[in-house]
Amino acid sequence: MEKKIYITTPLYYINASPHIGHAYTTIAADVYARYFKLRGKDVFFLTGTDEHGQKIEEAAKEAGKAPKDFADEVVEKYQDLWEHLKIEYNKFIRTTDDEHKKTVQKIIENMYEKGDIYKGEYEGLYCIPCESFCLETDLLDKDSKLCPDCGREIQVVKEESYFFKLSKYADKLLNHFNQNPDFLAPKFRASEMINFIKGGLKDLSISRTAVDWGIKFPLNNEHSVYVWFDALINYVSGVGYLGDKALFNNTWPCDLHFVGKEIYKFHTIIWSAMLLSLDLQLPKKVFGHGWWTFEGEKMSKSKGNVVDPYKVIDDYGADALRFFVLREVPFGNDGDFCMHNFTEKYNNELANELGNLFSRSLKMVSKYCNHKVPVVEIKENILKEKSQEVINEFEREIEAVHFSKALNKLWELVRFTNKYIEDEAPWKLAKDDLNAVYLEEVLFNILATMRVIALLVSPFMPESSDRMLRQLGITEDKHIDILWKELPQNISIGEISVLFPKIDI
Ligand code: ME8
Repeated sequence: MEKKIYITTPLYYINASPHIGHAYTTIAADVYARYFKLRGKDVFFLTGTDEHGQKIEEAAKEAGKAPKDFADEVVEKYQDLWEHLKIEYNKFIRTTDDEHKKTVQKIIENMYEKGDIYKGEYEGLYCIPCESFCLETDLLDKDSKLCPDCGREIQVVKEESYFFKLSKYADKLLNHFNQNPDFLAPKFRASEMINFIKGGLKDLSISRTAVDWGIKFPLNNEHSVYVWFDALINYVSGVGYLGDKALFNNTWPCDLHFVGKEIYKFHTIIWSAMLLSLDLQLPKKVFGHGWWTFEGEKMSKSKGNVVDPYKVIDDYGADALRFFVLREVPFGNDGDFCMHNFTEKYNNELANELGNLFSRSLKMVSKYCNHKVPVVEIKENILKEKSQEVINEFEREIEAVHFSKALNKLWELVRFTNKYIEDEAPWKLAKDDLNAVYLEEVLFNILATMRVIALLVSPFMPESSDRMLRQLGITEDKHIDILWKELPQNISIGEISVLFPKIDI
């Protein structure tokens, strides 16, 4: 059986409701997953929530709830948002799931038997918002004791702890990075990881005695598992590492872990070392994307400037949001979510270029061809040639996780088709009966290209793509491999309606 394409998002903390940042990673993973499905591949897409640890314990306490009850409420918000954003995941994992908890405990036992876990004492600094240990030497400001990653205050911790022998894997990790140049993506993130390892890896404290809300540490009931060690294991527990060997063998190694840049180290160094300890293959790629700010400022709950995805969905639709976040910024770079840019992109590229292409072409088919896809003899033509070129380049870009470049290519085809319409001017051809056959050929070429566009856009904008295909009279076409002759002839086109109503500025 052909291995499934296995794609993941981070497991999001449930201390607060999801915002545009969480939506971003999940949209990206969904687009990637839908693209492979369009190519006829079998995909497994895993997402979920990270529910243990001190941060959640404190947030639940503040809300006056037991941590699990608190988690149950916030999880619904995530699932509801994914539904609104048309995220087609295969499994939603929660770190409080029994199967996951058992897997974590089993894995720790195995690592202990292998000699990769030992008991010691952790004395040092801990950042609760990041749930991470940090070194005195990394501090931005030694007196105020602020976390080097998030800038918030850190705690001094001294407790008995079990340690994972992270240091043992330093050379193997460097070797792996060296021999697998596609593993660290985008490429500009590689040197920071390599330098971090070369700077000397310390063994990792993986249990806490001060934290109650966590998976019980299997070797000692007084300890709970460190929340990151717990959460990372989801990537194998979620695909049957313990209970469903067939699924596991058919998915692992993961093809792509999508993560934000701030948790890149956890995924490329700690998670990789854990996999080496378990004698499992490493994922094929870990992609660390950039961060969104809002109107120039870091999004923060206390400032009240987090972009509410529901507001954007209600006002402009899920597709417009999905499109904008991947179109606006090259995936990997940081970006600023600015409503002015959103409106401009929407009006120019969706309403004017793509929307107009559909409405003007379909109106001509309605008028000149009696609302039917004309019956023509298919000939070579420049639209067919351009479509094939764009399909090939689109595929290359999207497989390289270059979402905005893939969309650039696709818009090249949209603009090329609009130009073809201007050049061929069907409204002029229609004035002379001698041109009747040629007019139908031209309109067929346009419709066939519109089918290609509707299919290529479908990973990004699944609802709009369905509407486009319905307007073309196509009901059952979700496969891009066959090009021109797949547009059925002599079928009635669907009802013509505005795909992207223009936003008044
Ligand atoms: O870190 N811009 O969970 P988390 C872009 N539980 N992406 C953003 C973003 C922003 N402003 N804000 C959040 C955790 N994200 C751990 C992960 S994985 C085993 C455990 C996205 O709720 C981005 O993907 O803090 C980032 O890495 C993730 O949300 C952090 O989510």
